[in-house]
Amino acid sequence: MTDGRTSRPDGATLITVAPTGAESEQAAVPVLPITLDELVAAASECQAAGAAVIHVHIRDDQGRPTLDLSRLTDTVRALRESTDLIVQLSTGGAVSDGFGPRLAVLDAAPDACSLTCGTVNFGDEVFLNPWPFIRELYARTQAAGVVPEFELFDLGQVATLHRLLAELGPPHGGHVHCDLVMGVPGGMPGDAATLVAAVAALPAGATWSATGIGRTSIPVMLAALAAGGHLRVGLEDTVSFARGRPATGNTELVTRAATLAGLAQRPAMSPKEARNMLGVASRG
Ligand code: KMH
Ligand code: ZN
Repeated sequence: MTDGRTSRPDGATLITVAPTGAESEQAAVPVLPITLDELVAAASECQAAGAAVIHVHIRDDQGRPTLDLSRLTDTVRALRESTDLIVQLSTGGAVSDGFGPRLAVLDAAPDACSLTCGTVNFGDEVFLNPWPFIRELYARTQAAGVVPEFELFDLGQVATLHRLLAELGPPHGGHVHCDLVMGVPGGMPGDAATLVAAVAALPAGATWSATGIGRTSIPVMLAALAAGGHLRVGLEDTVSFARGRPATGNTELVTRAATLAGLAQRPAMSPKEARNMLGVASRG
């Protein structure tokens, strides 16, 4: 394992794009990709701009979040046909999704999936991730050969990650990669001091990305680059480019992240480099 806890000023930067999410409606965010064609087009542009991983939520014909298995399977196939991106399906879904459909996401055979390590208040809602569900989902990723990314919304979730690894062993692929999701109303704040504290608590050898929700996007991105971490950006996490200026799409958010990574002398890594780092097998 690489020691991702230490600063790696010379290391390349993994950029994950989270283009859609489950919270925004296209009526409010017209550039949100919700159809398969829109998603594939956004994915291709974001890969060209520097993304190596795509974190995927999908929608139904009415634009509502769905975990429909045949749609997920079609989405994985279409993204693989059109891009080299590592396809990471969300197992978080929407706050209204039940545990059964969230577990069944793995049946779509993605490269990777998100795995949130605890329950968190989520604005006025609750994003439910009790221990038995976390454990079951993790065991299923190991059995299915899907590489999990551990989503950490709060410091207590880091303790749960340690418990998971102690009880069930390493993930498929052998490498632990985490994503600090910061600035959710109800989760840890999106600031440099909290980021440093969370990173210090991660398992030895883990690599990590960070994303700041809403207006915490830029401070979290700058803190993550300074601390040797990786980046997640996209309309799932922020629909604005700057105060009072809506983002024109996912591409400009990825382009900005890649530009900042380049300025930090840590340019965006390719999907192939990302597969090596994360332990995701190459496609045959
Ligand atoms: N939509 C949130 C409730 C994940 O994708 O794994 C959960 C979420 C996390 O977005
Ligand atoms: Zn998500």
